[in-house]
Amino acid sequence: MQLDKNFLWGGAVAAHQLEGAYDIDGKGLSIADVMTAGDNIKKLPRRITSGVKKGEKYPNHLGVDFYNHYREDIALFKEMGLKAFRTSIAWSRIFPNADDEEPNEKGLKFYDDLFDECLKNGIEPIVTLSHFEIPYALHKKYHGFMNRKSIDLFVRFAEVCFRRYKGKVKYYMTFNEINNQADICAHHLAQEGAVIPRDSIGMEYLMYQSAHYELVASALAVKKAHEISEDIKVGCMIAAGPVYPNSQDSRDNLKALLTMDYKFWFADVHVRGSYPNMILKHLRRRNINIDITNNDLKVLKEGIVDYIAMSYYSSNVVRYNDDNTDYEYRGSKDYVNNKFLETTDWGWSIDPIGLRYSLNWLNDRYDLPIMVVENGLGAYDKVESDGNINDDYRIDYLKSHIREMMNAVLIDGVNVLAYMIWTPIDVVSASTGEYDKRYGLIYVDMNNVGVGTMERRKKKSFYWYKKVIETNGGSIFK
Ligand code: BGP
Repeated sequence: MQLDKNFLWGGAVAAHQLEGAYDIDGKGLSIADVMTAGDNIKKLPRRITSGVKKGEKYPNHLGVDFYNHYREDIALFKEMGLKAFRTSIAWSRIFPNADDEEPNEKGLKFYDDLFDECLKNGIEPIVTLSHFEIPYALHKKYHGFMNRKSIDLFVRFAEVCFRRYKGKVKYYMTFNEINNQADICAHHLAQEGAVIPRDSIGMEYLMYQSAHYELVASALAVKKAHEISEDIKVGCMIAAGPVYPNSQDSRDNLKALLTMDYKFWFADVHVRGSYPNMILKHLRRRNINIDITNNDLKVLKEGIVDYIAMSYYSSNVVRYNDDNTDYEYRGSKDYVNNKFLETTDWGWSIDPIGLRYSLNWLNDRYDLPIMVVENGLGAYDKVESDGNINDDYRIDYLKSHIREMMNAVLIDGVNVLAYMIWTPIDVVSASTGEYDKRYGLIYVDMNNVGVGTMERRKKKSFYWYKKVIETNGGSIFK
C-alpha cells in the first residue's frame, strides 16, 4: 500500500512572514506591516499600531528577505525534493492602495518570476490569495471586510492573479484559516479581515459580518476562476483540529460536538454553499442582524470550492460548565488541558492522532479532496559549535504526524492530495512576531533582537524530509 505517485509533498509559507521588502517596488503597507513583535518569554502579545510608528519593531518588514533570496531558497527546496511550494501573494504588492485603478506591474512581475523559478525547478506553486493580510489602506479607508466594497476589491485582486498566472498556478485558496475568527479576539479579526474592533460595535457582530463578506468574496472568486479556466482549482482553507470531550459525561460530549460546529461552520458555507441552521438560529437568538442579501445567498451556492485545504497543529479539550447551559461557543473559556498530551514551548498540545481524526472528520462531513497545507513544530533551535542544527524533536513531531496522515489515506481511505510542512525555511511567527519560534527545515541566521546575517543553513530535518519524499513516505514506517 503506497501513496499515489503524484502525491504532493511540499512546504508552505506566507508572503508577509518571509518576503520582507515591505516597501520595495511599489508595495503598499499591509496589515502585517503594522504588527509589532511579541515575546513568548516576556509574555508580550503583538500589537497593531495606527500606521508605522518610529521606535516600534515590525519584524514583517524584513521577514527573512526572501524577496532577495528566493532563487537560492528555491534551489534548496529543490534539493530537499519539494514537489509543491505553497506561498501567498501579498495583496498590497499588487494593489498598494487597495482601490488603485491599475495593478502594480512590479508586484505582478515578482510573482511571475517566483512561479517561473519554482516551475523551472520542478516545484508546483500553490497560492493563498489572502494569508492573514489585506492592504492597510483597505482597513484605513473601508474598515476592511466590514465594508461590502471589500468584496469587489478582493475579487478584482483575485481575477488579476488568476489571469496573470494562468497556466502557472493550478491550485489557489482564498482566505487562510478563515475559521480562526470564531474565537472572536481582536488579533484574529484583524488578521483575517483587518477589522480592528471599535468599542461601539459588538465583537460578535463584527466577526459574523466580516466573515460573511469574506465568504461572498471567496465564492465570487471561485466562480471567476472557473470562468477563466476549468484547470484552476480553488479551495477554502480551514484551521483544523478536533475538540475532544473532557469526560464521558453527556454534557461534555454535547459541548464538544457543538464547539466543533461553531468552529467549522465557515467550511459548511464554502463547501455546501449555504449557512447551517445552527448559525442562523444563533444570529437570531443573539439579535445579531448582519447584511445578507438574496443575491449573496445565490452567489454562495454558485461558488462552492473544489477542495479543502487545512492546517493542523494541535487539538483541544472542552468541558461543560453550569454557566453555559445553552452550550454557546465561548472559545478557550471552556477549554481544559489534555493530560495525555505534551505541549510545545508555546503551549500547543502535540497530538498526531488528532491529524488523522481531522482528516476523517472533514472527509466524512464534506467528501472532497483534502490538502494538508500546514503542519509543523515551532521550537527554539540551537546551532552547535560545529554549525549543525540537530532538531530531532522536529523530526519526531513530523514523523508521528506524517504517519497518521498516511494512516488516514492508506487505512481509512481519505482522499489526501498533498502534505506540506510549515515551513521549509524559518520565517517570522504569525502569532508572536518572533524569529526564535522556528518551524523551518532550513535555518535562517536572524534572531528576536534583530541580529543575524540571513545566512541559510540546512538542519538535520532537511535531510530527513528529503528521504521521506524520495521514498514517497515509505521511510516513515521504517
Ligand atoms: C497558522 C498560520 C501560519 C503560521 C502557523 C504557525 O495559523 O496559517 O501563518 O504562522 O499557524 O503559527 P505561529 O507562526 O503563530 O506559530
